[in-house]
Amino acid sequence: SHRFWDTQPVPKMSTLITKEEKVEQGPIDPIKTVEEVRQTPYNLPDSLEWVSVDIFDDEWINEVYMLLTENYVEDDDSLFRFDYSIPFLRWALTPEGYIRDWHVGVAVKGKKKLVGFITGIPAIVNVYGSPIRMAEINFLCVFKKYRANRLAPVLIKEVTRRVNITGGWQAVYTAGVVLPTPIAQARYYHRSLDPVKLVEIGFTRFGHNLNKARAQKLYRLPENPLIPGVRPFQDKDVTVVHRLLMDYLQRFSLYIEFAESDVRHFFAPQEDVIYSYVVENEAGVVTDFFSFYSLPSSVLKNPKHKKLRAAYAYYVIPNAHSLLDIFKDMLILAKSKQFDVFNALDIMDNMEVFKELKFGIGDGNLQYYLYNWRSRPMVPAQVGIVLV
Ligand code: EN5
Repeated sequence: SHRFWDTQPVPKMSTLITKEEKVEQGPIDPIKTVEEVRQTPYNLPDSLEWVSVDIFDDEWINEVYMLLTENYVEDDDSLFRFDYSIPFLRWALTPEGYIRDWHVGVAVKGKKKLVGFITGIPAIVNVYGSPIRMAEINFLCVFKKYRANRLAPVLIKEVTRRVNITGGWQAVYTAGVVLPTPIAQARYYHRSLDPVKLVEIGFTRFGHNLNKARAQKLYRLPENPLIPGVRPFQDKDVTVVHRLLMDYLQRFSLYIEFAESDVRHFFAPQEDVIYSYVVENEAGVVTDFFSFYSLPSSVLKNPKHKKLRAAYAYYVIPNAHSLLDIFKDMLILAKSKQFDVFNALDIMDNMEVFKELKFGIGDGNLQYYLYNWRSRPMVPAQVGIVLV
Protein backbone atom coordinates (compact mmCIF):
# COMPACT_ATOMS: atom_id res chain seq x y z
CA SER A 1 0.00 0.00 0.00
CA HIS A 2 3.00 2.31 -0.53
CA ARG A 3 2.51 2.92 -4.24
CA PHE A 4 5.33 5.44 -4.36
CA TRP A 5 7.78 4.18 -1.73
CA ASP A 6 7.70 0.66 -3.21
CA THR A 7 9.40 2.16 -6.30
CA GLN A 8 12.16 3.86 -4.28
CA PRO A 9 15.56 2.67 -3.02
CA VAL A 10 14.52 2.31 0.63
CA PRO A 11 14.47 -0.92 2.67
CA LYS A 12 11.21 -2.91 2.67
CA MET A 13 9.29 -2.72 5.95
CA SER A 14 9.83 -6.45 6.61
CA THR A 15 13.58 -5.91 7.02
CA LEU A 16 12.81 -4.04 10.24
CA ILE A 17 10.84 -6.95 11.72
CA THR A 18 13.31 -9.71 10.88
CA LYS A 19 16.09 -7.70 12.64
CA GLU A 20 18.86 -9.69 11.00
CA GLU A 21 22.09 -9.39 12.94
CA LYS A 22 24.22 -8.80 9.88
CA VAL A 23 22.77 -6.15 7.60
CA GLU A 24 25.11 -5.31 4.74
CA GLN A 25 25.70 -1.51 4.86
CA GLY A 26 25.60 0.34 1.58
CA PRO A 27 23.63 1.75 -1.33
CA ILE A 28 20.38 0.02 -2.34
CA ASP A 29 20.33 1.17 -5.98
CA PRO A 30 23.06 0.07 -8.41
CA ILE A 31 25.82 2.73 -8.62
CA LYS A 32 25.10 5.31 -11.33
CA THR A 33 27.15 8.08 -12.91
CA VAL A 34 26.09 11.71 -13.20
CA GLU A 35 25.82 11.25 -17.00
CA GLU A 36 23.08 8.67 -16.54
CA VAL A 37 20.88 11.08 -14.54
CA ARG A 38 17.82 12.47 -16.28
CA GLN A 39 18.68 16.01 -17.46
CA THR A 40 15.16 17.46 -17.56
CA PRO A 41 12.78 18.17 -14.68
CA TYR A 42 9.89 15.76 -14.11
CA ASN A 43 6.58 16.56 -15.77
CA LEU A 44 3.97 18.57 -13.91
CA PRO A 45 0.29 19.23 -14.72
CA ASP A 46 0.00 21.97 -17.42
CA SER A 47 -1.05 24.66 -14.96
CA LEU A 48 2.04 24.20 -12.75
CA GLU A 49 5.78 24.87 -13.11
CA TRP A 50 9.04 24.26 -11.23
CA VAL A 51 10.80 27.14 -9.47
CA SER A 52 14.13 27.24 -7.69
CA VAL A 53 13.13 29.41 -4.78
CA ASP A 54 15.49 32.28 -3.96
CA ILE A 55 15.39 32.22 -0.16
CA PHE A 56 16.75 35.80 -0.03
CA ASP A 57 14.02 37.19 -2.30
CA ASP A 58 11.44 38.71 0.06
CA GLU A 59 8.45 37.90 -2.13
CA TRP A 60 9.42 34.25 -2.60
CA ILE A 61 10.37 33.58 1.03
CA ASN A 62 7.05 35.10 1.97
CA GLU A 63 5.29 32.64 -0.35
CA VAL A 64 7.21 29.78 1.28
CA TYR A 65 6.27 31.11 4.70
CA MET A 66 2.56 31.31 3.78
CA LEU A 67 2.53 27.81 2.25
CA LEU A 68 4.13 26.31 5.36
CA THR A 69 2.15 28.21 8.03
CA GLU A 70 -1.10 27.20 6.35
CA ASN A 71 -0.26 23.67 5.19
CA TYR A 72 2.73 22.14 7.01
CA VAL A 73 2.88 19.63 9.89
CA GLU A 74 0.09 19.46 12.51
CA ASP A 75 -0.27 17.33 15.64
CA ASP A 76 -2.59 14.30 15.63
CA ASP A 77 -5.64 16.32 16.72
CA SER A 78 -5.01 19.36 14.48
CA LEU A 79 -4.77 21.72 17.45
CA PHE A 80 -1.35 23.07 16.44
CA ARG A 81 0.55 23.66 13.18
CA PHE A 82 4.27 24.51 12.87
CA ASP A 83 4.92 28.20 12.19
CA TYR A 84 8.54 28.36 11.00
CA SER A 85 9.53 32.04 10.78
CA ILE A 86 11.18 33.60 7.72
CA PRO A 87 14.51 34.24 9.50
CA PHE A 88 14.41 30.62 10.71
CA LEU A 89 13.90 29.28 7.17
CA ARG A 90 16.78 31.41 5.88
CA TRP A 91 18.98 30.11 8.69
CA ALA A 92 18.02 26.46 8.17
CA LEU A 93 18.43 26.50 4.39
CA THR A 94 21.58 28.52 3.75
CA PRO A 95 24.67 27.02 5.39
CA GLU A 96 27.92 27.67 3.49
CA GLY A 97 27.84 25.72 0.23
CA TYR A 98 24.04 25.43 0.05
CA ILE A 99 22.64 24.79 -3.41
CA ARG A 100 19.84 27.10 -4.51
CA ASP A 101 18.55 24.49 -6.95
CA TRP A 102 17.78 22.21 -3.98
CA HIS A 103 15.13 24.66 -2.71
CA VAL A 104 12.44 23.28 -4.97
CA GLY A 105 9.04 24.87 -5.43
CA VAL A 106 5.99 24.07 -7.53
CA ALA A 107 4.14 27.25 -8.52
CA VAL A 108 0.99 28.08 -10.46
CA LYS A 109 2.26 28.95 -13.94
CA GLY A 110 3.15 32.61 -14.39
CA LYS A 111 2.16 33.46 -10.83
CA LYS A 112 4.17 33.78 -7.63
CA LYS A 113 1.82 31.27 -6.01
CA LEU A 114 3.50 28.24 -4.41
CA VAL A 115 1.53 25.00 -4.08
CA GLY A 116 4.40 22.62 -3.30
CA PHE A 117 7.84 22.78 -1.70
CA ILE A 118 10.76 20.55 -0.68
CA THR A 119 14.33 21.40 0.32
CA GLY A 120 17.74 19.82 0.56
CA ILE A 121 21.01 21.04 2.06
CA PRO A 122 24.33 19.24 1.64
CA ALA A 123 25.94 17.46 4.60
CA ILE A 124 28.42 14.71 5.38
CA VAL A 125 26.52 12.17 7.45
CA ASN A 126 28.38 9.51 9.41
CA VAL A 127 26.48 6.19 9.62
CA TYR A 128 28.08 3.46 11.77
CA GLY A 129 31.51 4.97 11.16
CA SER A 130 31.18 5.62 7.40
CA PRO A 131 31.11 9.24 6.25
CA ILE A 132 28.62 9.65 3.37
CA ARG A 133 27.76 12.71 1.29
CA MET A 134 24.06 13.24 1.81
CA ALA A 135 21.27 15.71 1.28
CA GLU A 136 19.31 16.64 4.38
CA ILE A 137 15.74 16.77 3.10
CA ASN A 138 13.14 18.90 4.88
CA PHE A 139 10.01 21.06 4.50
CA LEU A 140 8.12 18.78 2.11
CA CYS A 141 4.74 20.46 1.86
CA VAL A 142 1.78 20.36 -0.55
CA PHE A 143 -0.99 22.98 -0.44
CA LYS A 144 -4.05 21.36 1.19
CA LYS A 145 -6.25 21.96 -1.89
CA TYR A 146 -3.68 20.13 -4.06
CA ARG A 147 -3.44 17.00 -1.90
CA ALA A 148 -4.63 13.78 -3.61
CA ASN A 149 -2.95 15.04 -6.82
CA ARG A 150 0.15 12.98 -5.98
CA LEU A 151 2.44 15.98 -6.04
CA ALA A 152 4.61 14.79 -3.13
CA PRO A 153 6.12 11.88 -5.14
CA VAL A 154 7.03 14.28 -7.96
CA LEU A 155 8.63 16.71 -5.50
CA ILE A 156 10.65 13.88 -3.97
CA LYS A 157 11.74 12.58 -7.40
CA GLU A 158 12.66 16.08 -8.57
CA VAL A 159 14.78 16.94 -5.53
CA THR A 160 16.41 13.50 -5.86
CA ARG A 161 17.24 14.27 -9.51
CA ARG A 162 18.74 17.64 -8.56
CA VAL A 163 20.87 15.99 -5.87
CA ASN A 164 21.87 13.20 -8.30
CA ILE A 165 23.12 15.64 -10.96
CA THR A 166 25.60 16.98 -8.39
CA GLY A 167 26.80 13.43 -7.71
CA GLY A 168 24.82 12.91 -4.51
CA TRP A 169 23.07 9.54 -4.07
CA GLN A 170 22.00 9.42 -0.41
CA ALA A 171 19.73 11.46 1.85
CA VAL A 172 18.62 11.73 5.47
CA TYR A 173 15.16 12.91 6.51
CA THR A 174 12.66 12.72 9.36
CA ALA A 175 8.87 12.51 9.49
CA GLY A 176 6.13 12.23 12.07
CA VAL A 177 4.60 9.34 10.12
CA VAL A 178 5.85 5.79 9.51
CA LEU A 179 7.07 5.13 5.97
CA PRO A 180 9.31 2.40 4.55
CA THR A 181 11.52 2.15 6.58
CA PRO A 182 12.72 4.03 9.69
CA ILE A 183 16.34 3.61 10.76
CA ALA A 184 15.32 4.92 14.21
CA GLN A 185 12.12 5.89 16.00
CA ALA A 186 12.37 8.80 18.43
CA ARG A 187 9.80 10.22 20.82
CA TYR A 188 9.08 13.86 21.76
CA TYR A 189 9.18 14.89 25.43
CA HIS A 190 7.81 18.18 26.73
CA ARG A 191 8.63 20.34 29.75
CA SER A 192 5.99 22.92 30.70
CA LEU A 193 7.31 26.45 31.23
CA ASP A 194 3.91 28.22 31.28
CA PRO A 195 1.56 25.45 32.46
CA VAL A 196 -1.48 27.74 32.65
CA LYS A 197 -1.25 28.79 29.01
CA LEU A 198 -0.51 25.20 27.94
CA VAL A 199 -3.73 24.05 29.57
CA GLU A 200 -5.71 26.94 28.05
CA ILE A 201 -4.65 25.94 24.54
CA GLY A 202 -5.12 22.18 25.01
CA PHE A 203 -1.42 21.33 24.87
CA THR A 204 -1.63 19.62 28.26
CA ARG A 205 -4.09 19.07 31.15
CA PHE A 206 -3.65 19.71 34.86
CA GLY A 207 -5.04 16.28 35.67
CA HIS A 208 -4.95 14.47 38.95
CA ASN A 209 -4.14 16.59 42.02
CA LEU A 210 -2.73 19.41 39.92
CA ASN A 211 -4.58 22.70 39.90
CA LYS A 212 -3.37 26.03 38.54
CA ALA A 213 -1.45 27.12 41.64
CA ARG A 214 0.16 23.71 42.14
CA ALA A 215 1.21 23.50 38.50
CA GLN A 216 2.79 26.96 38.63
CA LYS A 217 4.74 25.94 41.72
CA LEU A 218 5.73 22.56 40.29
CA TYR A 219 7.20 24.06 37.12
CA ARG A 220 8.73 27.23 38.63
CA LEU A 221 12.35 27.92 37.64
CA PRO A 222 15.11 30.28 38.81
CA GLU A 223 15.50 33.51 36.82
CA ASN A 224 19.16 33.07 35.89
CA PRO A 225 21.32 30.13 34.84
CA LEU A 226 22.94 28.22 37.71
CA ILE A 227 26.23 27.19 36.05
CA PRO A 228 28.86 29.92 36.55
CA GLY A 229 30.36 31.23 33.31
CA VAL A 230 27.41 30.58 30.98
CA ARG A 231 27.43 33.15 28.18
CA PRO A 232 26.13 33.36 24.59
CA PHE A 233 28.20 31.65 21.90
CA GLN A 234 30.36 34.09 19.90
CA ASP A 235 32.30 33.87 16.66
CA LYS A 236 35.57 33.50 18.60
CA ASP A 237 34.24 30.18 20.01
CA VAL A 238 33.88 28.49 16.61
CA THR A 239 37.13 26.51 16.66
CA VAL A 240 36.81 25.16 20.20
CA VAL A 241 33.08 24.39 19.88
CA HIS A 242 33.72 22.62 16.58
CA ARG A 243 36.30 20.42 18.34
CA LEU A 244 34.02 19.73 21.35
CA LEU A 245 31.10 18.95 19.05
CA MET A 246 32.94 16.52 16.78
CA ASP A 247 34.66 14.76 19.71
CA TYR A 248 31.25 14.33 21.32
CA LEU A 249 29.19 13.29 18.28
CA GLN A 250 31.59 10.46 17.38
CA ARG A 251 29.99 8.39 20.14
CA PHE A 252 26.78 8.07 18.13
CA SER A 253 25.92 5.76 15.23
CA LEU A 254 24.38 8.55 13.16
CA TYR A 255 25.73 12.11 13.16
CA ILE A 256 26.65 15.01 10.90
CA GLU A 257 30.31 15.73 10.28
CA PHE A 258 30.05 19.50 10.71
CA ALA A 259 32.60 21.79 9.11
CA GLU A 260 33.80 24.85 11.04
CA SER A 261 31.72 26.97 8.66
CA ASP A 262 28.61 24.95 9.68
CA VAL A 263 29.33 25.62 13.36
CA ARG A 264 29.65 29.35 12.61
CA HIS A 265 26.42 29.35 10.58
CA PHE A 266 24.20 27.12 12.69
CA PHE A 267 25.26 28.31 16.16
CA ALA A 268 25.60 32.08 15.80
CA PRO A 269 22.77 33.27 18.08
CA GLN A 270 19.75 34.88 16.42
CA GLU A 271 16.77 36.02 18.44
CA ASP A 272 13.65 33.92 17.79
CA VAL A 273 15.71 31.49 15.71
CA ILE A 274 18.69 29.92 17.49
CA TYR A 275 20.00 30.29 21.05
CA SER A 276 23.53 28.98 21.71
CA TYR A 277 25.66 29.18 24.83
CA VAL A 278 29.07 28.14 26.04
CA VAL A 279 30.36 27.60 29.56
CA GLU A 280 33.63 29.46 30.06
CA ASN A 281 35.51 28.48 33.23
CA GLU A 282 37.60 30.74 35.50
CA ALA A 283 40.70 30.09 33.39
CA GLY A 284 38.81 31.41 30.33
CA VAL A 285 38.52 27.93 28.78
CA VAL A 286 35.30 26.97 27.01
CA THR A 287 34.29 23.59 28.42
CA ASP A 288 30.63 23.00 27.50
CA PHE A 289 28.13 24.02 24.84
CA PHE A 290 24.36 23.94 24.47
CA SER A 291 21.78 25.24 22.03
CA PHE A 292 18.05 25.30 21.42
CA TYR A 293 15.95 26.64 18.56
CA SER A 294 12.69 28.54 18.41
CA LEU A 295 9.82 26.93 16.54
CA PRO A 296 6.43 28.41 17.36
CA SER A 297 3.18 26.73 16.38
CA SER A 298 -0.10 28.36 15.39
CA VAL A 299 -2.85 27.52 17.86
CA LEU A 300 -5.60 26.53 15.47
CA LYS A 301 -8.88 26.86 17.37
CA ASN A 302 -8.50 29.04 20.43
CA PRO A 303 -10.17 32.40 21.03
CA LYS A 304 -7.51 33.70 23.44
CA HIS A 305 -4.14 32.46 22.12
CA LYS A 306 -2.87 32.44 18.53
CA LYS A 307 0.71 31.20 19.06
CA LEU A 308 2.49 28.56 21.10
CA ARG A 309 6.12 29.57 21.75
CA ALA A 310 8.17 26.36 21.79
CA ALA A 311 11.92 25.92 22.31
CA TYR A 312 13.51 22.69 21.01
CA ALA A 313 16.74 21.17 22.32
CA TYR A 314 19.34 21.28 19.52
CA TYR A 315 22.99 20.25 20.04
CA VAL A 316 24.11 19.86 23.66
CA ILE A 317 27.69 18.98 24.66
CA PRO A 318 28.19 18.27 28.36
CA ASN A 319 31.83 18.09 29.37
CA ALA A 320 32.87 19.79 32.62
CA HIS A 321 29.20 19.88 33.70
CA SER A 322 26.52 17.20 33.81
CA LEU A 323 23.84 16.88 31.15
CA LEU A 324 21.32 17.46 33.94
CA ASP A 325 22.82 20.79 34.99
CA ILE A 326 23.06 21.90 31.37
CA PHE A 327 19.44 20.99 30.57
CA LYS A 328 18.35 22.80 33.72
CA ASP A 329 20.06 25.98 32.51
CA MET A 330 18.44 25.54 29.07
CA LEU A 331 15.02 25.44 30.76
CA ILE A 332 15.88 28.53 32.82
CA LEU A 333 17.08 30.46 29.77
CA ALA A 334 14.10 29.37 27.64
CA LYS A 335 11.71 30.44 30.40
CA SER A 336 13.46 33.81 30.72
CA LYS A 337 12.93 34.29 26.97
CA GLN A 338 9.19 33.75 27.37
CA PHE A 339 8.94 30.30 25.80
CA ASP A 340 5.81 28.37 26.85
CA VAL A 341 7.27 24.87 26.54
CA PHE A 342 10.64 23.18 26.08
CA ASN A 343 10.69 20.15 23.76
CA ALA A 344 13.33 17.48 23.31
CA LEU A 345 13.67 14.11 21.60
CA ASP A 346 14.73 10.93 23.42
CA ILE A 347 17.90 10.80 21.26
CA MET A 348 21.54 11.01 22.39
CA ASP A 349 21.60 10.89 26.24
CA ASN A 350 18.54 13.09 26.67
CA MET A 351 16.44 10.37 28.40
CA GLU A 352 18.79 10.60 31.42
CA VAL A 353 17.43 14.00 32.45
CA PHE A 354 13.72 13.90 31.57
CA LYS A 355 12.38 12.49 34.84
CA GLU A 356 14.31 14.76 37.19
CA LEU A 357 13.51 17.86 35.13
CA LYS A 358 9.75 17.07 34.89
CA PHE A 359 9.49 16.39 31.19
CA GLY A 360 6.46 14.34 30.14
CA ILE A 361 6.14 12.09 27.11
CA GLY A 362 4.37 13.64 24.11
CA ASP A 363 1.90 12.08 21.70
CA GLY A 364 4.20 12.59 18.70
CA ASN A 365 6.98 10.45 17.28
CA LEU A 366 9.83 11.38 15.00
CA GLN A 367 10.96 8.72 12.55
CA TYR A 368 14.49 8.91 11.10
CA TYR A 369 15.11 7.73 7.51
CA LEU A 370 17.97 7.21 5.09
CA TYR A 371 17.44 7.22 1.31
CA ASN A 372 19.37 4.70 -0.77
CA TRP A 373 21.44 3.47 2.18
CA ARG A 374 20.89 0.10 3.82
CA SER A 375 22.01 -0.14 7.41
CA ARG A 376 21.10 -1.71 10.74
CA PRO A 377 18.26 -0.02 12.63
CA MET A 378 19.28 1.80 15.83
CA VAL A 379 17.73 2.83 19.15
CA PRO A 380 17.15 6.57 19.75
CA ALA A 381 20.14 6.78 22.11
CA GLN A 382 22.41 5.97 19.14
CA VAL A 383 21.04 8.90 17.10
CA GLY A 384 23.22 12.04 17.13
CA ILE A 385 21.39 14.10 14.47
CA VAL A 386 18.86 16.84 15.18
CA LEU A 387 17.05 18.05 12.07
CA VAL A 388 15.14 21.30 12.53
C1 EN5 B 1 10.24 17.42 9.50
N1 EN5 B 1 11.17 16.80 8.63
O1 EN5 B 1 2.80 15.74 16.94
C2 EN5 B 1 9.21 16.45 10.03
N2 EN5 B 1 3.89 17.19 18.20
O2 EN5 B 1 4.73 15.18 21.06
C3 EN5 B 1 8.58 16.98 11.29
N3 EN5 B 1 2.23 16.98 21.33
O3 EN5 B 1 3.44 18.63 20.46
C4 EN5 B 1 7.71 15.95 11.91
N4 EN5 B 1 -2.57 16.14 20.10
O4 EN5 B 1 2.08 15.70 23.62
C5 EN5 B 1 7.23 16.43 13.25
N5 EN5 B 1 1.38 17.43 24.83
C6 EN5 B 1 6.38 15.44 13.94
C7 EN5 B 1 5.69 16.06 15.14
C8 EN5 B 1 4.42 16.78 14.76
C9 EN5 B 1 3.82 17.59 15.86
C10 EN5 B 1 3.45 16.76 17.03
C11 EN5 B 1 3.64 16.48 19.43
C12 EN5 B 1 4.93 15.87 19.90
C13 EN5 B 1 3.09 17.46 20.45
C14 EN5 B 1 1.75 17.77 22.46
C15 EN5 B 1 0.41 18.38 22.18
C16 EN5 B 1 -0.66 17.36 21.93
C17 EN5 B 1 -1.96 18.00 21.57
C18 EN5 B 1 -2.96 16.93 21.21
C19 EN5 B 1 1.74 16.87 23.69
C20 EN5 B 1 1.42 16.77 26.11
C21 EN5 B 1 2.57 17.38 26.90
C22 EN5 B 1 2.51 17.10 28.40
C23 EN5 B 1 3.43 18.07 29.14
C24 EN5 B 1 3.42 17.80 30.63
C25 EN5 B 1 3.68 16.37 30.96
C26 EN5 B 1 2.82 15.39 30.17
C27 EN5 B 1 2.86 15.66 28.71
